[in-house]
Amino acid sequence: MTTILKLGGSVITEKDRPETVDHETLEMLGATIAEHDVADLCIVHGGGSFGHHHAAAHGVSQTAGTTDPAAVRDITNAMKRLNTAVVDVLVDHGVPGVPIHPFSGARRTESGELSACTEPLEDMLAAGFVPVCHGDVIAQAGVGATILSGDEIVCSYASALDATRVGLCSAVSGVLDGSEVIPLIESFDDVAHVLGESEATDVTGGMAGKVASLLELETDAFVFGVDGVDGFLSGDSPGTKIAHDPNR
Ligand code: IP8
Repeated sequence: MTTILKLGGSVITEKDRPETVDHETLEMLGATIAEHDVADLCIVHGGGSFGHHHAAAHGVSQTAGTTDPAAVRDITNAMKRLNTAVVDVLVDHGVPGVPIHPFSGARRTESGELSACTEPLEDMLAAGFVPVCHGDVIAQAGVGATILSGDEIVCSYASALDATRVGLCSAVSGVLDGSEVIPLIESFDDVAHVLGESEATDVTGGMAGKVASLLELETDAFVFGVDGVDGFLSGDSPGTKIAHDPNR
């Protein structure tokens, strides 16, 4: 009964101010997560103004790799700082959060697939911890280090752990058509025309990439805003439901 909750980088940071945590929102999320005390909860967070600014400065993306160790250190160390801020808030609220840093425990295969070592994660969950992982850089033979998005981690963990609940807390209340939340998405083609680019510096593709990867999951996923976290952790269906297609 694993639940995966992703906290979007633009939710927990001020995305246009480099390395700035949105403390108020993070505190509020920490309190909500603590209140629900969900068993087998795994948290993933995005890069926000920590990862994306360094990635853009070094010209690194999900496909453009770097072999410059300084670029790798800049990006991964910034993400570790954000991860520490997230874990600290969770722990302050009594949630047994522990960090996971993907650069040292995941790789991209030559065909570009993410291969993450999930045994430690399973042991952390079995021991009662709440693992907190994050978007990062990741090494790929022949390419160097590319960006690994939190969404890719969510999808990889969801399959590896057979997750029963997958939720992405984003800066908006769901996948939007204009100002309206789309309640249900069953295919990418149905919504391709409304999926725009994200506004601030974001090297991993915004909402379109999110929807495309969530449609591949073996379970339904939900995209919602900060006010949807409470409902998601209670077992409700806030925001947009990205439906699993049993015929896929
Ligand atoms: O914000 C990106 O993760 P995302 C992580 O989930 C970095 O796309 C390092 C830019």
